[in-house]
Amino acid sequence: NLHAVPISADEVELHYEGFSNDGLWPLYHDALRESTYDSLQWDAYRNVNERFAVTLANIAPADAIVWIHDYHLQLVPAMLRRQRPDLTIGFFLHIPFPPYELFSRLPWRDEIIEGLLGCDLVGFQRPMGAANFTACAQQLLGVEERNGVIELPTHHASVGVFPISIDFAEVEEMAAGRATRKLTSQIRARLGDPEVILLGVDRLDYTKGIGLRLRAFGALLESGEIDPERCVMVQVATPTREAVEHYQDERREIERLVGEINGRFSRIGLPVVHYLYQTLSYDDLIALYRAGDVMLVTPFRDGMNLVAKEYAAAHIDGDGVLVLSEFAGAADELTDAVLVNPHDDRALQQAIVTAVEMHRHERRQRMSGLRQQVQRMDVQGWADRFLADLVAPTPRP
Ligand code: ADQ
Repeated sequence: NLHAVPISADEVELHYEGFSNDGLWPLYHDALRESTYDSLQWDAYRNVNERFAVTLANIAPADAIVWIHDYHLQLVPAMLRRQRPDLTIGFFLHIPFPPYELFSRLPWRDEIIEGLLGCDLVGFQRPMGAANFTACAQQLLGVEERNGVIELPTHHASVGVFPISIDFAEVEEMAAGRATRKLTSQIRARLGDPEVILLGVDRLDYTKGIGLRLRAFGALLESGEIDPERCVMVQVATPTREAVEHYQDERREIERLVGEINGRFSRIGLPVVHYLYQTLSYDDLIALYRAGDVMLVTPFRDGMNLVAKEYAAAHIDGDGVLVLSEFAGAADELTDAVLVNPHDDRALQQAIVTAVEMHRHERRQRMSGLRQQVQRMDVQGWADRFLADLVAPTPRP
C-alpha cells in the first residue's frame, strides 16, 4: 500500500540534506553545530511538504486518520487540514523539540508552529519537548493552552508525550535463536575472548557523543584504570548524511581518535578499539548486542535512543550493563542504567569503570529492571496510545 512521493535530486540536497539535516537537526539538538538558514532550502522544504499534503489529500478516504512523522514534514498538517478538514491528523516528532531561546532563531519559526498546529494531536518523546512546543506556540502566535490542548478558531490541537519503543518480543526472539548464539560466541572469540566487551552502536552523528566515549576510554587506558588485556571496545558507526559537512568533520575526528588509541594501546593482532563504519544486518546487530558486556550510549542530546532499548531486549541472559546519557529520552524510563552526564569527562570515565567493575548480582538486578521496562512499554503500546489519544474526542469549538 505504499504510495511514493517523488523528490528530485535537487530537493534531496535542499529539503533533506539542507533544511532538514543542516538546519533543523542541529537546531533541535541543542544547537550542537551551526545551522544553515537558507531561503532556497526553505522554499524546497515548503514545496516538498506541499507535495506530501496534496498527495495525502488525494488518496486519504473520507474521515481518515493520518499520522505524519518527523521534522522533515512539519508543514504538512496545516497544509493538509486546509484541503481536507474532514481528516483526523496526528504528528509525531522523533527528535527533541528545542526551547524557545533556540527555536526562535529559525527565520521561519512561525510557519513551523502554524504547520504543526494543523494537527489534532502533536506527540513528543519527552515532557520537555511538549512543554517547549507549547511555550513556543504561546510566545510566537499568542495561542492559549489549557490542560495540554491548544485552542484554535478551526479546531483544538492536543499536545502529548509518547516515548517511542521497540518490538521487544521480536528482538528477544532473534536473540534467542541458535544462529545468534553461535554468532555471539564467534564474535567473542574473534575479539580474543576478552573479559569485558564495551560496545557502541550509533549512526555516525555528532549528537551521539561517539568521540566523547572514545576519549573517555582512551583516558582510562592511559590512567591504567582499564586494562587493555582485559577489555576491548567495539564501535559500530553507521554511515549517514555523508553529503553534510558537519558529518564529514565528525567522521574524520572519530577515525583520528580510533587511530590514536589503537596506535598507543593495541598489541599485534589485538586492537583495543574495533571500529566499523558500516551498516550491519539486524541479525548481526543483535548478536553484537548479546556479545556486549557494557553498552555505551552517550549522546549529547537524543530524542529517545532505540539502541539502548534494543540492547536490553537482546540480553536474554539477564546480564550486561547499560551506560546511558541523561540527555537521551530513554533516560526517563531506563532508570536502571548507569546514568551519566556525558559533558562531565570524569563522570563519564567513572561511569565506565563502575559498569566494568559491577558485581554480577547488581548487573542482573539492573538488567532485569531494564528488560521489564522495555517489555512493558513496547512499540505496539506506543502506537496504540498515540492512536487512542488521536481519536479520543476532544471538545471542538
Ligand atoms: P536515530 O537517531 O537513528 O533515530 P536510534 O533511536 O538509536 O537513533 O535508532 C537507530 C536505529 O538504527 C536502531 O534501531 C539501530 O538498531 C539501527 N542501527 C544503528 N546502527 C546500525 C548499524 N550499524 N547497522 C544496522 N542498524 C543500525 C531517531 C532519533 C532517536 C529516536 C528514533 C526513533 O534521533 O532519538 O529514538 O528516531 O524515534
